[in-house]
Amino acid sequence: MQPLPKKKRYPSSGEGDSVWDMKRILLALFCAASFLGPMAAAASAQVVVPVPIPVPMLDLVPASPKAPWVDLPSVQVGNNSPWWSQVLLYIPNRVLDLVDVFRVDVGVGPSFGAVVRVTEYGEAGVREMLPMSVRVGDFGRRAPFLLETSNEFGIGPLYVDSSDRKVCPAEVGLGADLLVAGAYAGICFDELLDFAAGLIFIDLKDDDLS
Ligand SMILES: [Ca+2]
Repeated sequence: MQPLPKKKRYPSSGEGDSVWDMKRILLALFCAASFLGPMAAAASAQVVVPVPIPVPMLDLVPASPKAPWVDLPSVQVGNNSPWWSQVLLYIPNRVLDLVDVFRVDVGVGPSFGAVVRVTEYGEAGVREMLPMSVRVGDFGRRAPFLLETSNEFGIGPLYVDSSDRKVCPAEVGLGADLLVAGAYAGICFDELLDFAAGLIFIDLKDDDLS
């Protein structure tokens, strides 16, 4: 009896394994290419799809039809105001003019020195804040108090005024600070003249309300 032929088998080693492995690799590459190819194409297709760019928010807000802000005109229009306005504000303006005449204040706080004023060009003295003095009083038509921290010193036209105070052109006054407290008293003669003229409706300083 003839023996049955042996079933053909791939060799278990040698060149046959390399061929089998190569076929499996090629099959895997084919499958991968078949699967990833369409995905890559879809991805590339998404890249070329134009994405709308958001318009800046400012461009979405319509511009106001109103004119931009500008400096408001002063309410002190002086002689251009109507007569009835001057009559209605006569008393308040005279009070303000009178308040402008005096420069009187007292203060507490470490400060030292003294000053004499005979107009804004005739000042002399030294006042030093160490470092400040709390003052209350009449500073003209300004707040009736201030925290004085600025020094003043010198003589004549070279006198350096305190930046916290407003000295009148024709102010005459005298002040002193003695370490723990101080005081100042003065009269603005230019404001006194304005007050007197205001009694007959003449506003020399052009500072009346209207
Ligand atoms: Ca006035």
